[in-house]
Amino acid sequence: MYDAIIVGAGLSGLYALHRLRGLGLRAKVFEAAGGVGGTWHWNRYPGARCDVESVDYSYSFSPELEQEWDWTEKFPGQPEILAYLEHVADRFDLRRDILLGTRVVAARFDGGWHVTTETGERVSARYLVMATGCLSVPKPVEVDGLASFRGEWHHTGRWPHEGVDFTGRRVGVVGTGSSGIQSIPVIAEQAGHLTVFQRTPNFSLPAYNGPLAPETRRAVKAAYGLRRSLARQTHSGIPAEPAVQSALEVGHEERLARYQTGWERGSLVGILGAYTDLLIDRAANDTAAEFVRSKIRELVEDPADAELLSPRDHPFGTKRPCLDSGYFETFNRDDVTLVDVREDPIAEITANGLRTTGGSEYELDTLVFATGFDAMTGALTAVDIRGAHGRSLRETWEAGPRTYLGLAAAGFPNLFTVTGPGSPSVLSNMVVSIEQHVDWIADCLAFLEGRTIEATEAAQEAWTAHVRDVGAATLYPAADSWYMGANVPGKPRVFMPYAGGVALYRQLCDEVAAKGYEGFAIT
Ligand code: FAD
Ligand code: N01
Repeated sequence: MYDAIIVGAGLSGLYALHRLRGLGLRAKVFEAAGGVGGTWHWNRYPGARCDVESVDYSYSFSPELEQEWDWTEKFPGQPEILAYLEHVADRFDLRRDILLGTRVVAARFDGGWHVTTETGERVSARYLVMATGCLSVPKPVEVDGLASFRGEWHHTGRWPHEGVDFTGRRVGVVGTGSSGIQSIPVIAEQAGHLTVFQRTPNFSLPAYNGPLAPETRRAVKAAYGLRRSLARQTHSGIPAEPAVQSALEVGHEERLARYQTGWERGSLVGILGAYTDLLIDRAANDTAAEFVRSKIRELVEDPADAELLSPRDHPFGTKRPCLDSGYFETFNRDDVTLVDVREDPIAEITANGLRTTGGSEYELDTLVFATGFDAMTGALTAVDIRGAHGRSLRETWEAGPRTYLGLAAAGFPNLFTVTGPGSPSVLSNMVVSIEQHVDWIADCLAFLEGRTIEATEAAQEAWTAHVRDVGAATLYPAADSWYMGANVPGKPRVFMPYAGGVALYRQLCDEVAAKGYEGFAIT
């Protein structure tokens, strides 16, 4: 019997193991993949890299680690982020308590948690920490006929370790979210011809990626503590000065100049963080959205393509914006074709490629599905988690997830979710959120000393209503996004993350703890 079982060995699971060990607890990690790293193990598609600067998209818990590790780029690629997480696993001697290649399929509470793995192994623990990731379950391909396809196909979220050779191939990419936007320019460079099948265009800003100069690294390291604490005090977990003005308070020219500065910053918050009301006021948002659309028109030579690539269906920032390296410019290439599958939807995959309902046929050797994930709830409901009364989490969340603080659920004692629905995780620099969630859980376990904890129904209802109300006061629900569950057919349409920001969320979590874990029953 372990003190705790942790499911997942990504950023969350690795840190959870380190913290729980530090408390003297016996903890075991189960990880379905053949290696550690989570997102950065699975997403090896060409061009995969982070959208938060490396010096901020990294753990803060160890000043020694911060000083030792040298990031080579502002936004490093997947291999470097994976190498960092592998280094963390080695440096903190985590591997000896991680069982790789082991998927957890069921967990049942009966005084403690009894966990079953895919191979039928049963293991028990007092506490269960689900560090299973928000974006770890790729959506199955929703198009008919894939089995008949004679070419090669891959989902970006399950990319083969040996890589994919696109040389001279006729390649089709379905999907233009962050994964599509990152991979399309790189695939275009190699492919014989690339066809991009776009249903909905996305806002994307240039990353202005590049090597990190040694003096920049030195400056960051010299003041790392301050940088981290600034990040924790922001809304997004990305260190930046907070906006102080409404976008509608300033004149057109001043606003354009401010957006231009933001554009050149190469940051998720360069434009979004410019004014206080971009995510709450449609008129304010329109000014930023139109600025980005004007940039797309400058970058894309063909006016029809430029219009097709210009998002008009959702306010800027209500889907996670992308940071790209030459995305829009890729459509100026002669060997790249943009196809609007909103206008003429994909009918089926055929033996030789893809056919649309309008009857257009595209002959393809390789298909890439950058079609996203069953986000936030997918990895949790994939496990048959049954609580104190035998009811499953899947059934309990049928009409949408309900949690207390995104960290716990009523009816599921001693269960903790890292970056669960109802937390600000996916709206933030996720490392900042992950460290805060794990620290809160670890402090809670230290407080419990083996006792049982369960969120009360009342606290859960109040928190779920708060998450909904805060979300409803923003523009987020106006988008058909994965934040809303809108990308998965049949998934309830509920705004899942907490939009109150990481600083406020931390304060609320700390207050709950300071009041002896208010809203929880402890026995
Ligand atoms: P994950 O990294 O998803 O790890 C969860 C692990 O749990 C996985 O390894 C999975 O195999 C395992 N698992 C799940 N279910 C089971 C089970 N039943 N049994 C056993 N194991 C299981 N966020 C940012 O803030 N900035 C970024 O720049 C950024 N870039 C991203 C790029 C991509 C391509 C993607 C997909 C996401 C990105 N994210 C980014 C979000 C990213 O998911 C988080 O930043 C972070 O890596 C999540 O860590 P995690 O440990 O919580 O989850
Ligand atoms: O997935 P997505 P993603 N037919 O869901 C299209 C993080 N991330 O993997 O919008 C045709 O955003 C779908 O079209 P539509 C980041 O948080 C970060 O790209 O549903 N098209 C959309 O265009 C991100 O938000 C980075 O109309 C179909 C695309 O596929 C999250 O992960 C990199 C379709 C899916 O976009 C998810 O990003 C990668 C169908 N049947 C990921 N089904 C960084 O940059 C779906 N689509 C750090």
